[in-house]
Parts: sequence; C-alpha cells; structure tokens
Amino acid sequence: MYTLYARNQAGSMAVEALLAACGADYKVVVLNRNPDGSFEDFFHAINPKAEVPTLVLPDDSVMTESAAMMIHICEQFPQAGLGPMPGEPGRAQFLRWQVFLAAAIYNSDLRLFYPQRFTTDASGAVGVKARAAETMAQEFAIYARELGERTFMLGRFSALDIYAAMLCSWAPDMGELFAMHANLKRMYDAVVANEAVKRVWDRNEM
Ligand SMILES: N[C@@H](CCC(=O)N[C@@H](CS)C(=O)NCC(=O)O)C(=O)O
Repeated sequence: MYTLYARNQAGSMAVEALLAACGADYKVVVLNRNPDGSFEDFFHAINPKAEVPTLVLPDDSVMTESAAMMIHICEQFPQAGLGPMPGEPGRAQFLRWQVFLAAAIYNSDLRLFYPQRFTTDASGAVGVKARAAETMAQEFAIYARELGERTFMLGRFSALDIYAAMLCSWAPDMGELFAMHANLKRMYDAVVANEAVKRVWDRNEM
C-alpha cells in the first residue's frame, strides 16, 4: 500500500490522481497545520523538508519530489500505460517535460505564492513575485507551443497531462491562461474528464 501525505489542491494532487488512474492501492493522509503554519510535528520526521507530496512506498521507503514520484509510479504500473517505459518511444520527451513542469513551472508557482521564502530582504518579495509571474507565463507558453495541436503532450493521455493540468489549476488567472493558450484548456478539460482524475479533483475540493 502507498501512503500519500497531502494537502488539498497542493502538489500532492497530481500524484494522488496518478495513483488513482493506475488503480494503485493507496491511502491519503491530509496534513493539518500547527498554529504557526508549519505542518504537524510527526511529518518532519518523515520528510525533513516537510513538503507535500511525500509518498511512502509499499516497502516503507520514503519518496519526496513530485516529478520522481510521477515517473516511478508509471514504472510500477506499466499496464496503465500512463508513461513510456525505459527504451520505449517517447521516453526521453516524457522525462524532459515531466522535469520541466516540476523544475520550471512548479518552482515559479512556489516563488509566486511564497515570495518571502526566496529572499532575505522582506521588501524584495514584491519583485520576486512579479518576476515569478513573468517567468511562469513564459514557461506555460513554451509548454503550450510544444503541445501544439495535440490534446495530450505525448499524443495519448499520460502522467504529464495530469501534472500539467494541476499546474494550470494553480494559474493566478486560469481564464486568462486558457484565453492565451486554447490548447491548454483543451488538455485540461480532457484530463478532468478522466473518471479517476475527476474523483481526485473532487476530493481535493477543486
Ligand atoms: N520540489 C517539491 C516541492 C514540494 C513543495 O514545495 N510543496 C509545497 C506545497 S505545493 C509545500 O509542501 N510547501 C510547504 C508548506 O506548504 O508548508 C516537489 O516537487 O515535490
């Protein structure tokens, strides 16, 4: 059994949706916060960075980093067909865009929503936030250009699309993002039409 430490609408949502879409045996532990805003104390012993998602694998080892989880889960459930296996066509692009989504767009999101964590100068937070918004817009444009006329990045539904849909849902103005990139809206609508994803989106109060 997989145990996913989560917070609704956070980075755990894509991992939860992928576990559901793969038919994995998993449970979700939704974390509470201490009065100072930090996550519950027991969680710090599991993940020293105290971030969600954190995934405990069936062998009781702990995984952090959402991109690594997405790739690993796909490999554990090859029959689900949600990511090309090593050696299969599309594998390199799968890895490329999964890491891009996490390292580029997710990171811009973190700077946008938590700018104070990225500067020791409190007055610098406004600039961090403004630059994050610009950078994120450029990164979405890069992803949308690559998606082109396709509905799904790899030409068929994959973990990438689930992750990209989560990032779209965090856009400061989803309507504006989709007005700019109609293909991202097409992808988003197709992802949330998936029955397993829809169930997880609902559980996350999306
Ligand atoms: N690089 C990590 C980033 C994880 C991350 O920063 N998660 C955020 C939520 S989206 C978090 O847990 N922040 C700490 C907090 O909310 O207290 C990953 O991809 O999993």
